[in-house]
Amino acid sequence: MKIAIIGLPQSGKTTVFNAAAGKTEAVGDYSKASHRAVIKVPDDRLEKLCESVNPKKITHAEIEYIDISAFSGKGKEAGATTIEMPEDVKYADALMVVIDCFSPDCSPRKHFNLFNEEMILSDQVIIERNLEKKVRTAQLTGDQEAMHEGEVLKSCLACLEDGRPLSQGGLDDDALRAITKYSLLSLKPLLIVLNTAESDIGAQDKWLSQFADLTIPGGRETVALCGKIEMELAALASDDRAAFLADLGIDRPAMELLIQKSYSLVGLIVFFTVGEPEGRAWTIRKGTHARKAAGAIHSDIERGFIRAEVVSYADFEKYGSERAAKEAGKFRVEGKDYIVADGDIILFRFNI
Ligand SMILES: Nc1nc2c(ncn2[C@@H]2O[C@H](COP(=O)(O)OP(=O)(O)O)[C@@H](O)[C@H]2O)c(=O)[nH]1
Ligand SMILES: [Mg+2]
Repeated sequence: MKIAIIGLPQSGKTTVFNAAAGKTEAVGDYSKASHRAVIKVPDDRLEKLCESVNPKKITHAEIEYIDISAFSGKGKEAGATTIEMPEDVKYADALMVVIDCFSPDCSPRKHFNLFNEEMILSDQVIIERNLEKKVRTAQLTGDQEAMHEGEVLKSCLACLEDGRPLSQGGLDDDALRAITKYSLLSLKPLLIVLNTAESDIGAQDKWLSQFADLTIPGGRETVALCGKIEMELAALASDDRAAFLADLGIDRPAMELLIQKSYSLVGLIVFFTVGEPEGRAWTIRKGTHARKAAGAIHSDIERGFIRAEVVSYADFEKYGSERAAKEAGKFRVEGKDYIVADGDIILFRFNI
């Protein structure tokens, strides 16, 4: 999964990237250099599951973050003809926009609006470029699909012209399918990162409340953190980090929450497999059936699927071990249509 970190110049994108990836790329420069890193999704559950089994290898789920300069900060004035998004932004699974809430003269909502305008403008350009063509094809050929797509594009354009992102356009599954090929930005899940000053740690609600109306469950989420502190935390050894966190009066780096939220925002969950060679988190889309989930491990397991033996994470935690949970009867045999839940511990039985 790929997440593009975007935002206006000097909002703290590279700082947040460094914090998430444990990197030391130069901050405060205007070079527009982009950076990328694949990072592990922190998951205490996987660590706990592996404690008693002590597998040779522990494999976390992964996310790729790309720090990229894609926006001018001019909003609508950027001009329709100049908007051209880099491929990394177009093909990202989700966007993370970093907003400056730390500068003395910052105006986060205005800053967000500029970004929003540019995003809408970029989508508008793509749709205008394709709409006329589509409608003409539909008229010439009477092709039903082209006609439907033309209608969808028209309603998207109306939404954008109204200043609203397409994620608020009320598009149904059919409509979404018709336009996925355009990789429209304002349809992508969006994580709004409010990058606050060091002095605001513990008082970030005042920033969050300014953005409360922008949250859409499953579509847009807001997180407040201090990028500068998070970057310092990420650079420390774990003992020093614990001491620094205690000084700050917080339990864990905000970065962990940020990474987990970016994961759930895209509708991804994990299930676990635990054995002596490896304890591992496997990524699937929410709503995936057991048989398909088995395919995340290997296509042979999907093909030869017999059943899934499942212990929920809650039962593992309650009984203290997978074995104890099984002995207490908290172990289910599920068929191919079982919908896997986040945190399920699964043993697949298969036959090839
Ligand atoms: N005080 C403070 N400064 C920050 C914070 N995050 C970033 N900065 C500063 O803002 C400037 C721009 O940061 P950078 O990450 O390079 O922004 P980018 O242009 O969006 O990549 C740098 O001088 C950073 O040190 C923060 O949380 N607090
Ligand atoms: Mg930068």
